[in-house]
Order: sequence, then C-alpha cells, then structure tokens
Amino acid sequence: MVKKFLILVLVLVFLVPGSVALADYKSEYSLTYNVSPAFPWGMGVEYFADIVRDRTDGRINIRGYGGSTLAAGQQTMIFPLVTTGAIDFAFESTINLSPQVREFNLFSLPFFFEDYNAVDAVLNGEAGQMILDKVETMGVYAFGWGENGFREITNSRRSIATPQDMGGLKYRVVGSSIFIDLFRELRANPLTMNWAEATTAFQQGVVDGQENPTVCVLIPLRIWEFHEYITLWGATLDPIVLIVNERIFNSFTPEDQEIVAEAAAEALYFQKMLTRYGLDDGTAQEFIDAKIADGSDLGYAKNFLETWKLEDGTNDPIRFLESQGMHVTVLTSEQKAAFREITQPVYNKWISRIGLDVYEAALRDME
Ligand code: X2X
Repeated sequence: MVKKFLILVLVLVFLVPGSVALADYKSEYSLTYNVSPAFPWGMGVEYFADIVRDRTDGRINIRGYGGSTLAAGQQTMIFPLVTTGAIDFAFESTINLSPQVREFNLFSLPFFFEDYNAVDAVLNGEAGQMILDKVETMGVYAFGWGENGFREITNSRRSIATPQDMGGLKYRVVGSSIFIDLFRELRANPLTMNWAEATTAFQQGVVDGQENPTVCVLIPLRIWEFHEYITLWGATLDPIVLIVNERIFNSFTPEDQEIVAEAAAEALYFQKMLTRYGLDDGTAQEFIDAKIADGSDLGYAKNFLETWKLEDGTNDPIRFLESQGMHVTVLTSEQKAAFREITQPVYNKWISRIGLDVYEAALRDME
C-alpha cells in the first residue's frame, strides 16, 4: 500500500508540470510604485502583471500598489524594502533608489543628456549595463529600463528662460540630495517632499514650483490646475527600473523566470514608449499606435491617450499643455548652455560619488 502510494506521488510530481514548484509560490506577489494608477507607471505595472499572469497560467500573480503605500509614502526607502524581501517587486524611478545606489545619480547630472539618442546610448550601452550589474550585487534582479522621462520645471510665478529667473522660487524636489545641490546652484529654494504630500503642497501654494516629466506625470496630474508656467529644460533624466527580490526570483522555476524576465522587458519598453509619446522623433507614437491598433496594448495606452486628446484628435503634449492655458518655454541650446555652466559645481561634487568609471563609460556611450 505504502509502495503504491509512493509510486502515485512520484508519478504526480513528474507528470504534472509546475506541481512541485507551486508549493513554494506565494498566492500573490507585491509590487510597489510611486504614483497613482492613472499615470503611465501604473499602466506599465498592470500590463506587466497581466502578461505574467496570463503566460504562467496564473502561477505568478503580481499585485501593484501605487502611491508608495507599501512604504507609507517614503519613496526613497523602497530599495531596502525590496532587498530585505518586505516587498517583492518595485517599478521605480532611479531617483527614488539613488540614496542606496549612488550610480543612479548619473541621470541627475544637470544637462548631461542632449536627447533621447544620448539616453538610449547610455541605457543600452556600457554605462547602463555597469549600473544594472551593480544593482544585482545588492540582493535584487534588475530587468532593465523603463522611463519617467526628462524632468521639466513648472511654477505659478513666472516664465523661466535664464538661470536668473529661478532666483528665490520655492521648488518641491524629491528627497535626493543631488536635486538640492542643483536647485541651490540656481539660487532657487528647494524643499524636499515625498510625492504623497506634493500635490497638496502645489494646491496650497506651499511651494511655487516643482519638476517632473511631461507625459508621465504632469499631464495625468493636471499640473495646469496649479502652475501656469512650464519650461522644457530637460535638465535631468529619470529612468525607471523594474527590480525583484533575488530570493523570490530564485524561487521561480527556470521556465517561469524566463517568462517573467521577458514580460518585464516588454512591459518596460511599452511603458517607456508611452512616456515618450509625442516627445521623441515619432518612434514612440508609431510603436504605441500599432499596439493600440492590434489591441496588444490591452487597452492601457488607448485609455490613457483618450484623457488628453486635442480637438483635432491628436496627442501632442506641448500643444495640449498650451490648450490648457499654460505658457510653454522651450530652451534653445544657448539658453541651456547658460544653465549648464552655472550648475557645473554639481558635476565637481557628484562625479566621484557616482563613480568616475560609470561617468566615463557614459561619455563613451554617447560619442
Ligand atoms: O516624486 C516624484 O517627483 C516622482 C513621481 O517623479 C518620482 O517618483 C521620482
């Protein structure tokens, strides 16, 4: 009898795929991100969770929690929560991880990236790989790059076209010290604040301005309700990374690991293209429109674009902000050069912190 039972168990173990591993799987995996689900961050996350659930036949069920609620709003404390396993996955801005991973500050060096070609050269190049490799020595797997975007300044007081225009204005910045240094060099008055409190601060006029990417944050936030002026200065770039606790990832079967990694790469690219919609050379729009046409955006991109269509049915971020009454200033390269020169001390202080090797690799990538 015992023998027969053992044989039955063995047969079940070997014949039912995934049955052994399933015993170790959690019924739900948590994933944290910093903003509301109505932003492209949330769409990247839901898209990722959907395709993973679908391709693993429900074995891996990821649940996204927006607003950094799993960290009580403390957006710069996400990394330790993932490395210790308190949270399983994070879809997170590199700024929010930069207090623990100093290399991420590369992207906040002011006016370092000329355009999206330079960004992609670095993210997909030697420097990008060095940074991901570094992260993977710290207890997590990193699946690659999504994007919050080039961070632009808005305020309720005046148009900004020269560094002098910044003087005395109070700006909310993320709690990452390179931003304090940047805004101080411009004689502005930076205040660090978690995103969880930032919207209220804009509403109540506690600060005059803030900086965040156009499509990924400012449009879904409806920034025009608080600030009349926006300057496209592209001072800093804010990539997003998708990371998972190493022990959790190792608990998946090799087959499931492959599914998750592939889904992550697809979701990150989808989110990055959505974020660049109308801002790059047309690559993003072409990619997203094709996905909407065949339904493979799962409705996420379609629904998002519906929320900010112009009267002619197109989605042009700059024209859309103007249609909402904003004064848009686009810096010329000479105007940018003036900002770059004044903020040079940020480089002097931060290159050694980031690591000269990573900085130089990034310069080589951009050549
Ligand atoms: O807090 C911000 O400004 C945001 C939403 O862009 C980040 O998470 C870095």
